[in-house]
Amino acid sequence: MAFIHIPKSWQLPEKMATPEAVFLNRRKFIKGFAGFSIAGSALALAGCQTQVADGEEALQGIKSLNARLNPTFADADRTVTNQILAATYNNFYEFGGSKHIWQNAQALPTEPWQLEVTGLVNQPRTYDLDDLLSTFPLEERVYRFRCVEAWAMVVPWLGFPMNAILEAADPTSDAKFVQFTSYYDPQVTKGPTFPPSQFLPFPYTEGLRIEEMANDLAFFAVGIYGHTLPKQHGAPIRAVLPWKYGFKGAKSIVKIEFVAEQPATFWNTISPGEYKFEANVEPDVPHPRWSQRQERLIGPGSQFEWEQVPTLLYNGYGDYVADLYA
Ligand SMILES: Nc1nc2c(c(=O)[nH]1)N[C@H]1C(S)=C(S)[C@@H](COP(=O)(O)O)O[C@H]1N2
Ligand SMILES: [Mo]
Repeated sequence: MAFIHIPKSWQLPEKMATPEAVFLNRRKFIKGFAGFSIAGSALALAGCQTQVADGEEALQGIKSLNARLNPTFADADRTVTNQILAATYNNFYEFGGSKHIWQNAQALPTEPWQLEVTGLVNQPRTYDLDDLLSTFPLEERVYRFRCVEAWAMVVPWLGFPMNAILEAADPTSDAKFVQFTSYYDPQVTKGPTFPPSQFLPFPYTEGLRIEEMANDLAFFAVGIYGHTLPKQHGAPIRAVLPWKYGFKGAKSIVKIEFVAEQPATFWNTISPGEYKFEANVEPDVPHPRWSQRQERLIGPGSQFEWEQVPTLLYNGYGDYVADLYA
């Protein structure tokens, strides 16, 4: 089994929590995913086996990207997640309701791409991908990532601070919030089998207060692990907000709109009691259906085999963001 070689220290086998040999061992890998499927949907079983048969498949379409490593975020005090595992365990409801949507997501058309920056701004602009890459210098940041479902990972993103777009757009004094809208075309983004898409508030939207968008940590990612984003991670550009639950990080963004009122967002519209607009990582505030005190780090095997660690307030990024919520 050949692997794409990207010479980054955190991808070397000896730096991995689990030696590469373990997840590359096909039998072990399939066994793990089979366990998963029994816990979830038995129907997904056959698909799961083929999807993990060749890790390279999950990285199809990527191109290498150059970025300077931001020394402040050079490591996240945790071992970086194996990139094949991260690329085969995703949430992307446009392509299905399970974690195994990476094959469906290959249908996302990313070239050409247009990102519209609009709303209450003095400098509205529509960027194509080349414009974005040539306008905003890329940097690399290793961030912890915490999903509201209590799984977590650590990944090196490539991108630029959201503040760069904020400054370029020059919002008017009426702009208090920003709304991100993800790509949506019912012919392509077919959604989950259940509930069917027409009962869900697509397109996926997310939002922030302007001060949150201006925070140092708020990031637009155009890459991961030294290359462009695989489609299932939200190519070609997605939001990354490491102190908030993962659902705040809208994928495959087509529109950034500055607005006066708090915008509607996908999960908050579906279930406002479970998914708050603010959605900061707060271990002491349980989800109505589970505790948020612990999280499981994506690893090989079934989720029940993954290492559990305590969840930290603001996902450990309080030094950067606590002021926003004082
Ligand atoms: N457009 C869109 N963005 C999305 C989602 C989604 O379903 N659609 N899922 C969110 C959730 S719940 C999480 S945890 C992260 C998962 O990102 P990853 O698959 O790259 O790990 O994407 C977020 N962004
Ligand atoms: Mo999530």
